[in-house]
Amino acid sequence: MNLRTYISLIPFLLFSVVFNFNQVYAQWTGPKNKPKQFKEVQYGPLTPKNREDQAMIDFRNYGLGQFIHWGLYAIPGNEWKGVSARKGAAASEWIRSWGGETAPKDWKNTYDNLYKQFNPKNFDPERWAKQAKDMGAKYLIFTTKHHDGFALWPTAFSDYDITQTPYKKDIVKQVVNAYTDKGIDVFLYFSVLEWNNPDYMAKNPETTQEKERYNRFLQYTRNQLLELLDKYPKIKGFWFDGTWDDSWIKSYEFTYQLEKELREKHPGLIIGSRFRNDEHEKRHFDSNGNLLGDYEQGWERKLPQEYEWLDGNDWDAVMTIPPNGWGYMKDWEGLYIKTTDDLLDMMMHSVSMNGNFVLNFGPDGNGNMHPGEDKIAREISDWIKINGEAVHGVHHSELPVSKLGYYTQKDSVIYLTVFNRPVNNIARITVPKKSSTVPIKASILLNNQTLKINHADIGLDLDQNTYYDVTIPADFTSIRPFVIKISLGEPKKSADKLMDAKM
Ligand code: FHN
Repeated sequence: MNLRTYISLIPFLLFSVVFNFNQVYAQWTGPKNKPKQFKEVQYGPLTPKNREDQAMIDFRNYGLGQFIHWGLYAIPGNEWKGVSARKGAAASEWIRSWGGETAPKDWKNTYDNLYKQFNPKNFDPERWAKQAKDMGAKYLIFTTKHHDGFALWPTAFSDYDITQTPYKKDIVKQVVNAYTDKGIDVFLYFSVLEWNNPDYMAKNPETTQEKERYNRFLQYTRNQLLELLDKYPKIKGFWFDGTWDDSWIKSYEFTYQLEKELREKHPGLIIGSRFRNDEHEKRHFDSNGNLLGDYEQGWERKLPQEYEWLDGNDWDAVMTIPPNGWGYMKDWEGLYIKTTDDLLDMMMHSVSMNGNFVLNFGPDGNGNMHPGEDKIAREISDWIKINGEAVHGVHHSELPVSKLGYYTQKDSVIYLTVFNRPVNNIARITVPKKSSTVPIKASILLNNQTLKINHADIGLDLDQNTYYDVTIPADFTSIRPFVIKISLGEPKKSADKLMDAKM
């Protein structure tokens, strides 16, 4: 790689270092380390932890969601005239920032003129919505505008929008209507940062001229967000992104007032923790560790390892099917593509910890879903048709974690989604002795077969738990994870009280 290539990659490298330092280490790699000192915070949370209104109750019951990244970057699909952008751009939807020796000559200008050919002939939002419905997605996060600043809706505040394309029609409107008609709630993804907006700057504005520019940008952002609420009142929330630059972080008074205004204009609006920070530049959680926004919005391509890490906060995890790359990628050759089993595991991991799992799709420039993503959607829908009750409207179970898979619960029913089938076909359910209810009935969702339950009162010394063994029939086969549905009820007899060992 020659010197010119190294120099062109510096901005990308610098970005990732700063980005990583801020993001990775804060709160996403372990239990919350709450600040010891209380700090005066004026621009902290505007909503209570665990809102109890219907909108957030619905959010908690979603379980599974769909993310769609669609825009001009879908046209190149992470390559141009057969040359891959993999080595020159951070991700397919970042292809505008393609640099280095592989980048086509005058690429940014080429990219900024792609809107002149955006005319998706196979765009069919009803088909997308049906696929999502069948897959069991209860909410959609749809990209209205990504970092390239191109608006997929007719906006009064920019000339860089869908009306300037051969397609012309309002794409956001069609997607919101198609999904809402299918009973799938819609959240609008909105990137604050805009690479090619002359008024945008990543650094904090210092000079008068810079301050005038950035204030114009802040007003533009406010105007577009109010416009989106006016045009699409059926949406449930915003999924903000691109809020990590110093300019936005230093604008905490403006962002605080803007969040207030958006919530007043659209009561019940749901906004995640990625939108803004407090006056001490604390993002996602304020300087006293309180969640900013209605749910943790930092679980991107990663999952909490322990339930305790969430500190009882609502949250969602957004996940790509290829390793990274949210926008359409023509060529998956050489990449590890997550399998349906990988994704079912991540989904059950998430819902077992009171989180929603959001699977990303990146349609191509004509509006076709990637064939590989189509296949996964079909396989997940086949599984959800049988096991959906273990995913939707469920919550975390207080039962000790099972090595066999994940527990989810709804009222007095426990669902054990088995990913690791025991060789002896005995699914042992560990139950604290102090529990007032224990497993009394069990069946497999796949075939509604009733399963035998035996109270294995092993009697280990000083053991706070007792055990119920559910027998999986030896002739039961499943190529996918399967769900054991367990009804809880009064124990026939409690665990025997044995004499403690005299050590
Ligand atoms: O830079 C974006 C990226 O393109 C993508 O939109 C993801 C989706 O959550 N968010 C940002 C990276 O964190």
